Amino acid sequence: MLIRSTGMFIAAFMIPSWIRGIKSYRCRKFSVQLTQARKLPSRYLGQPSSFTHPHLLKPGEVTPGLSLSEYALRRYQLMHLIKEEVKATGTVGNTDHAVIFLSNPTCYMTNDIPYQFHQNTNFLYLCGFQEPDSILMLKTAPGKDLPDHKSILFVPKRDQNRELWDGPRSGVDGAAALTGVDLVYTTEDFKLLVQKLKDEGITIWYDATKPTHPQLHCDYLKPLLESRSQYKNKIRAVRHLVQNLRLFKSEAEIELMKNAGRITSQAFIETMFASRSPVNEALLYAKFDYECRARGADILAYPPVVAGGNRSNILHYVKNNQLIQDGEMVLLDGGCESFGYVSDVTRTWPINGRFTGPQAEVYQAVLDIQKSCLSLCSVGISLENIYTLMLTMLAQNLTELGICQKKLNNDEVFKAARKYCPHHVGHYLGMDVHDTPDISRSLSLQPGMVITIEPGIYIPEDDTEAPRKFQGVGVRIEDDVVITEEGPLILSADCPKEIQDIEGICSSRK
Ligand SMILES: *[C@@H]1O[C@H](CO)[C@@H](O)[C@H](O)[C@H]1NC(C)=O
Ligand SMILES: *[C@@H]1O[C@H](CO)[C@@H](O)[C@H](O)[C@H]1NC(C)=O
Ligand SMILES: [Mn+2]
Repeated sequence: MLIRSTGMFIAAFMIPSWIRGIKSYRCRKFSVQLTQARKLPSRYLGQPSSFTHPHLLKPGEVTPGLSLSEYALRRYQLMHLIKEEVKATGTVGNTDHAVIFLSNPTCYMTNDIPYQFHQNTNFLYLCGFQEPDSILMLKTAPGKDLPDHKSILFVPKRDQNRELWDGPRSGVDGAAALTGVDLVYTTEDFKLLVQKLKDEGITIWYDATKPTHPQLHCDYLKPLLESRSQYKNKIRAVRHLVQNLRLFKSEAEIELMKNAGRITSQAFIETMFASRSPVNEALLYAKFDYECRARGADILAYPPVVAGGNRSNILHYVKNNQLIQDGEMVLLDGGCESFGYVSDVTRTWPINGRFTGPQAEVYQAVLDIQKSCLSLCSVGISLENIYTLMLTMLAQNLTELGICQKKLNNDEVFKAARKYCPHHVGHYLGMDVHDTPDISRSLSLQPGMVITIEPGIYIPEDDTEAPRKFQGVGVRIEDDVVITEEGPLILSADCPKEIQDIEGICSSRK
């Protein structure tokens, strides 16, 4: 089956418009014109296509759920942001621009043994191409103004010998048909371009700090950057602009994140069913991983925390190799990646299915706070605001529980709240777990943003300031939330968290 010939089509979207430091939220209408889709080759490419994997992709999609026009629109929006930034900061001389993103390289576990390849998310966001050693360049058309541009991919060339080992590559024709970019060359061809770009003295938008592909950076980009003294102020950072785009999820992206949230919720329920005592943390880790991937997830989004008993007080505990004993709780912080989008969920439950009195007291306090924080997730508030309110509620509940003494003054009780919950209330979520990391948490939340809400209370076993009955108890509850005009949309809503629901699941376990 071949891709339907769609002719010229126009994708019109409402997108937020802003310049750096996002102050107000306005909408502006854009449309993107795509040239006729090319015919997909009738062979395996370096990634699923609607020809080889019709169960995953519809014709006209680059990656599952995301169309050629959506990718084209992202590139167009980026060039629009560049235009805004140029307008705001001024420019001299040549007014042509080239934006460059490198893919990730293949990483090796040991000699010749590759890890599963994972694409750089900014690169993936802008073109959907899933092979290593590739370059994306968005270049203004001579004589035309931003945001007009040509999108150009440089991809690994077909190589029978390498493909025997690593599997098929898309090649120039496959990449062109799949992604719908304007032009495709081989990665080596980029070398020929370096001198030309130098000679033209155009503005290069490229993130030279922490390059995603050190080898391509050294071979191709460094020579370009070193000419900086000759062409002053011609290299500019671009990462923050992509993050500004990625911050707002489209409808198609929300659908993909709903799917990741559903898979994860189901995997949690199955893992709760499988809990008993004593059990090795490794078994619950494997169970969670299995249940995610059995439901179509590509990979876990990060090494999960599976922490029994007092180990739940180690925030990034990932050893997951100890026995969980009767009477202890387990904290599982896990999420999956499905078609490029991730979930990030935490639940804490008693391994034998029954909360003890003190466990239930701490758990209920965290749950009350988490639900209050979730109800705050609406347009206009910021993650920083929610964090402050979380600390206020924590302070109150810690005092009620007798973990903080009543005589503490306001400053002291806030300090105690920070001690018992040393991390933030949440972060942005999307293609990465800690998505758009350079975006301030003081920013007002707007429709289309996705965040996590994850308060916790951690009382290490050796904290003798807390009442004895609470020592060793650590609880975190985390959900993923889309901000909408109608209020919070919880992506992990299917994952049980009420005490009676959790006890119900655990008592009906297989
Ligand atoms: C409990 O965990 C904390 C770290 O969160 C650690 O400092 C402490 O030594 C542990 N206590 C015991 C008795 O294992
Ligand atoms: C936490 O504090 C709030 C506000 O004071 C209160 O309504 C709630 O019952 C407390 N929860 C627990 C478990 O103490
Ligand atoms: Mn998180």
